[in-house]
Amino acid sequence: MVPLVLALCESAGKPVGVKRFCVSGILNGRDGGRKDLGTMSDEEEIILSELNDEELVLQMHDDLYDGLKEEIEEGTNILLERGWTPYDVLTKALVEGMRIVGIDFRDGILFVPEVLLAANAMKAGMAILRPLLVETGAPKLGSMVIGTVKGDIHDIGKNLVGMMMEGAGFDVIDLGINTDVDKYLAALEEHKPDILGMSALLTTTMPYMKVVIDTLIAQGKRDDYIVLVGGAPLNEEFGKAVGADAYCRDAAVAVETAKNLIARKHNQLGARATTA
Ligand code: B12
Repeated sequence: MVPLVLALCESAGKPVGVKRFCVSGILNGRDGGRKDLGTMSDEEEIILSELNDEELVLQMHDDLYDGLKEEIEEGTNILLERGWTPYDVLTKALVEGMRIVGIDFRDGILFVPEVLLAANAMKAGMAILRPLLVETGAPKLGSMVIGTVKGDIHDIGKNLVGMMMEGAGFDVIDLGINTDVDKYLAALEEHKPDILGMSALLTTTMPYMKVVIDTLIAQGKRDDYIVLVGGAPLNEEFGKAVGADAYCRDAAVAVETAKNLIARKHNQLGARATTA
């Protein structure tokens, strides 16, 4: 379906930021909650910069769904120029768009190639936002090693957590995807971070977090790090069961949790030093 849709749009020979409305027109009505700009005909051209904020965000959800990287870049820039905070662009336009993609992927309407295109488009938007989120001039709070666990190649959420943590003042060492226990341990040894972060998006890969934590315990190193875990299929109960310090449902919660746990650790160290 989507390749046909893309072909139709491409045949319109549009410059970036001007697209035919064929995509929504064709896909609308059988989706997992996708909205449409409604009043436009299938043949009407859309100039992104002429849409109001609400329409533009809806259009970006559509464009992300259709994997239109350049349109996502264009939309991201327009929202920023209109004074949107990078965080709002990220959550309201990009993350929400990916949530919709996730629903149709789950329901068998979208398949891996289309989701890959959507992920590429999302990453293009994130690349624009990254420097804005990262360079906040926040004082250094600590450091974090983060990676997606072995067997898992999902990295959008992990990247987002890394960006937000950097923006909050943490140094972030990103180990990438498909990270095995040896790689985690080597990075912990080398960088001696305050926090270890692990991401998993598959029910089949999330148990690997316990492998890493159990290895830390076996080596007597577990208490050297704050361990944060996250990813769509996880929950608080799972975080506790594998022995993490906290499960975080999103990047904003990750930042707050990291700040709290770092402060608590410093307080404990301070108290120990006073009583010694
Ligand atoms: C994009 C995507 C892909 C892309 C990934 C591209 C990429 N570069 O990441 C591609 C197409 C490659 C892909 C492949 C597959 N996918 Co996929 N994918 C998705 C999708 C649609 C979106 C994930 C995403 O990026 N979400 C957006 C981000 C922002 O959200 P997030 O990842 O949850 O991250 C946030 C929080 O979870 C948290 N967080 C995340 N990590 C961390 C880490 C720490 C330390 C902390 C504190 C917090 C935290 O903060 C993040 C930011 O707010 C999900 C659907 C879903 N509902 O999640 C399916 C999904 C995860 N995929 C799924 C499946 C089945 C697969 C495949 C097996 C499909 C296949 N047949 O090949 C393969 C697996 C390949 C592999 N070995 O890993 C299933 C998993 C089902 C399950 N229960 O296990 C899902 C749920 C879709 C579905 N069926 O419903 N996928």
